[in-house]
Amino acid sequence: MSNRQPAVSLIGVPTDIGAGARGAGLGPEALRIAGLAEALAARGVDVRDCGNLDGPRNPWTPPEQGYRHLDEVVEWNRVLMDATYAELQDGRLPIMLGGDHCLGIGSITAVARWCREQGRDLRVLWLDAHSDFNTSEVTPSGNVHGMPVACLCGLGPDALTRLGGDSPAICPQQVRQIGIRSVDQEEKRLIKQHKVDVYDMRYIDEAGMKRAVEAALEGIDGNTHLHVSFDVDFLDPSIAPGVGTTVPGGVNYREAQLVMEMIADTGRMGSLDIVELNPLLDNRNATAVLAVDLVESLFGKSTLMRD
Ligand code: 4U7
Ligand code: MN
Ligand code: MN
Ligand code: MN
Repeated sequence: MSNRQPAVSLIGVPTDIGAGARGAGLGPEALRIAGLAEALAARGVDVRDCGNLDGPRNPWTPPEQGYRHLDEVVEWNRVLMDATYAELQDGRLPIMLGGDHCLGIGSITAVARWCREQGRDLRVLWLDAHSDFNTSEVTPSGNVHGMPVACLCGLGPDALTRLGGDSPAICPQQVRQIGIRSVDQEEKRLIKQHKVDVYDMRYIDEAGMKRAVEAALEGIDGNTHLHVSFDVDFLDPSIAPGVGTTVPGGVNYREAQLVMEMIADTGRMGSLDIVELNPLLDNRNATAVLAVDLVESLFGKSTLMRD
């Protein structure tokens, strides 16, 4: 265990504004109750809990022009972008406690701006069952939590693609996706067109998780800022039932630990989203407890003999 741990800031983002099921807004509290701050502190991490951000309530209305709750999604992401940027400026590693995955737009837009200013290279690791690359033209649901990667790459409404300025926050070549097993038909076309690097479950079955993570981390160096966007539905529903959009055939416990340990070994993680945890669908907070366990591994805890 390296004793030089970055200082961490927990930012609660209690919203389900971009989701298709209610309840992800309770995620931040479930993660706190599962002992996230205490687990990090026990590893020698300096933890600041910034509390929860505030944003518009969920009006729970149907999609309009391909987006559900677009104005509210924009407002939440503006607030989060500012909070994330402030913690980065303060030299801290922000951990976003979601909240649904639309919040990746605000967090990563802030991270991208900060990296630009610091001359750092940004790599985004997207751990998810879904590619989250839909647009208003092709989305089957209108839910913006299925669109954040596309928005960050410049495909989407101006209000989201220009959150951080005139050019898109990132380009598709900065993204690596792992655990993917549910991509909508037109979304798949977009993923291919924009050449997003996807390590799907078939790849993991055939080559193994170790190879997938090695490939996803290839090319990073001492100047890389690694942003990890951890959608809890990345995990198999048998171990992580507390999510709104379960997809069978997901990542198992050992594979998940390995991903987190290999990320920790790089020493390059500079920011983290934990999203889509829905305590209303969980089994006595077991999914939150598992998420905390995996975050400990991201901060260097090994289940094997290396501790
Ligand atoms: B999550 C979906 F149609 N693709 O767009 C959509 F299957 O952040 C699901 O990864 C999106 O949990 C899931 O609504 C978004 C659907
Ligand atoms: Mn997902
Ligand atoms: Mn997602
Ligand atoms: Mn989901």
